[in-house]
Amino acid sequence: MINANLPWIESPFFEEILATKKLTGEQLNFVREYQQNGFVVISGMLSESLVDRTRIDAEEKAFNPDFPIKTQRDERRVQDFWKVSEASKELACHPKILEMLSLFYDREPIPFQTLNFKFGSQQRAHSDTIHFSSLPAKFMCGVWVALEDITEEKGPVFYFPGSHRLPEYDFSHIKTDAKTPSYQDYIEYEDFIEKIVDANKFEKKKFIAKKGDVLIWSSNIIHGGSPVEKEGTTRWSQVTHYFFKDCYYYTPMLSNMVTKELFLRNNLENMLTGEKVTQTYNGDQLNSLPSGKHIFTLLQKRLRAGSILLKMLKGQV
Ligand SMILES: O=C(O)CCC(=O)C(=O)O
Ligand SMILES: [Fe+2]
Repeated sequence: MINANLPWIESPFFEEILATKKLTGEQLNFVREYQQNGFVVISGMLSESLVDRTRIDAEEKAFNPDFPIKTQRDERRVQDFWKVSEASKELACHPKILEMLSLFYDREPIPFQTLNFKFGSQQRAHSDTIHFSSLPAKFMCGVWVALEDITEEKGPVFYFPGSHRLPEYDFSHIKTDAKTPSYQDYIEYEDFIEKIVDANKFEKKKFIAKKGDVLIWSSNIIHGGSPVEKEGTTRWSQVTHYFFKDCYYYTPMLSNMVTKELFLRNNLENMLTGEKVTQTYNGDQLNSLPSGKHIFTLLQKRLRAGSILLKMLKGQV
């Protein structure tokens, strides 16, 4: 069945594909919501003890400067805490979360990064595709878990339902000079996304979550962290980012999207297996091209081969 080389849930042929699936009533509701809005909220999926263990572990280790952690950390946010915390890893690899993601994407999920927050991120609106993208597109999502009740004053996550259907914006839409962008340019991206949100008049939603609530967002939905209204109030939470099997994984932020010189993410680790993630496309391993950055030539070759085959089939060659 044609699915436009996208996750089925993002496919223009969603209804047709849906009709071939046997889903429970509950699954159907989640699938429809995710397809329509670009996110779902799930309550009661996680045990309170796992949620508490993760928060306590974060308090005692991630945000304890005396506890040694090699990954990136500051007083608000710790990256890849799953590497030192069993609870954090258990949460990221929770079978019920994986089951839901497999339903949405029809591929094996690969949890590859956690972010633990003690305080609100106050991050400006963005879509995760600028950091994490895949070929084929959109095989990525985020799962945000509230490790305590989240109120307005704590700086809840915000998001814009339906914004996942926008184009996947990157620097090629923002500036026309072909140089590869850097993180210094990121503020221009954030300004641009704010303008896009205004131009589209999206409704802003805040995730006023109960402890243990789970928010799953699709790769391209615009989201961020609201300002912390009461300084010093905590916002204990964990986000996990997932890719899916059999893709190339890259960072548009550090790629030249005009010339398709892609900055590939070659060092991803699958939390489920502890193994390095292999980049494949339709089962084929990525050829080692110069500097591991350029895959365009490979894709061009494939496209050319594809069009020759098509011509042969049509009897034109
Ligand atoms: O937790 C937040 O406030 C936002 C985090 C976020 O944008 C992300 O992890 O992708
Ligand atoms: Fe994000």
